[in-house]
Amino acid sequence: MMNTYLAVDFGGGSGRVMAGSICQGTLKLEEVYRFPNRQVRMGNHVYWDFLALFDEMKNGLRQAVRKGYHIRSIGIDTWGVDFGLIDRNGNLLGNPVCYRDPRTDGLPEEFFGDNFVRHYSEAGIQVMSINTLFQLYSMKKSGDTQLEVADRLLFMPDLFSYFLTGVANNEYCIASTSELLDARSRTWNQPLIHRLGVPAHLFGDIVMPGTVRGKLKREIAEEIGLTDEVDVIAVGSHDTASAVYAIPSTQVDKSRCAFLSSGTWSLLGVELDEPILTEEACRAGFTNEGGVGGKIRFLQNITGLWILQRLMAQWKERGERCEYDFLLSAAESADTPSVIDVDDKIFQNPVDMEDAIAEYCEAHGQPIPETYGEVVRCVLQSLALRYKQGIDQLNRLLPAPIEQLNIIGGGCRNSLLNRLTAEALGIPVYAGPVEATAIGNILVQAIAKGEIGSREEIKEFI
Ligand code: LFR
Repeated sequence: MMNTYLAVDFGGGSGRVMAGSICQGTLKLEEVYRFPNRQVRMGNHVYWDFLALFDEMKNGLRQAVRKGYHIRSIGIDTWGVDFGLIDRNGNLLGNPVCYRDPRTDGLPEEFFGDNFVRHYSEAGIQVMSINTLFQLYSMKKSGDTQLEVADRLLFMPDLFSYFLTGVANNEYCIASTSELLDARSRTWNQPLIHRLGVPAHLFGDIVMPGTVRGKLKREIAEEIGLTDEVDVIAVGSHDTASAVYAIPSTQVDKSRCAFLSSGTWSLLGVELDEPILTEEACRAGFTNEGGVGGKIRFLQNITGLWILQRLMAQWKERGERCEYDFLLSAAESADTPSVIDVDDKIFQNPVDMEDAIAEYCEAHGQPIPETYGEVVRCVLQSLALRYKQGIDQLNRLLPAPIEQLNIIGGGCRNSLLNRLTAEALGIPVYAGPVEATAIGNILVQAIAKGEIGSREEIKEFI
């Protein structure tokens, strides 16, 4: 049986366990197990159900063992910014709170006043209220007792890995989403942490992708029916970092190729060797997140297919039509002039997404989209125009203009959105791989295990 690497990929809407093996220059991928992930509103907050997610991850691992894979290692990636706190005995102190929880509304302005630009010149992160920095600030302000007893802060992939191995550390890519790193030195921004007033000991060793975090605990191995020793490897554990690592090489000079990692979020940018920390980059809303190999993902966080996902979920709940193909073909033939600002706060977590769109259009003097087709068309054309704006901004900041866009991730299956994007941008748009995140996750493991040499070698066969 071939060496197999397991990628556990947690997204905002679902998680899955993917098995990958490399055979004569080809990467074989199989989805072993998929499970839902949902936000749970309880008391004053919106949480992730960490216990259920951990259990589902084990179900997926068990399934992979049952299938007879020869498992060499496991790598975990998740969405960014969220975290759990553990105490000195390694107990989880509370369910991780979801970044869509309104507890951080208005906090960036309160914390920084007008002083964003100076902060950006160190952190290089797009100031967004969802970021870990502001989640911690809100805990501090509300006198959250967890902070008093916490020993370590673990981002979601760190937390899953911790409970698999017993080793607590922070992976670089995911840590970079916190807004608490210094973008140049790629280490914790101690003065900022001090100013925030949370204990410095919460922030642990930063490990780079490719580092072995630890061995799978014996009791978990037994639980899932595994007899061999298996490593848990730190991958580009922010999902977008893994996805960007899997972008195929192209004929066009790399510095002129932009990527769009398309899913719940749309992450639009380029990969750089060093961060861009200028005022212009700050004002244009760019972020310098950590990438695999110490690279920088210079990108904008754009509200992506979230709006459409919410609409579909709502229509489903109401027993209305919600099949993807039906909606896309309705949107294909629909015509509406209305355009929304997808990043407007109103779309962050409204109780009813259709109402939010109507409210936005009304407030901006635009016709309210009525039919399914018009609503979906409005969302997709708004996204395409937003991408155009992002590429224009990139062109102003980079030495040479972008000549090509590569859309990766599940969203690149949306052919109407791909077409609208190509039309808006006027440059070639390539779609794929759909499974970029799992591929990037597995490639880092295969390199760490010495099965392949480098990404360049790998990109030949993606
Ligand atoms: C995408 C993603 C984005 C991040 C958002 C929230 O899944 O990781 O990169 O901005 O989720 O963490």
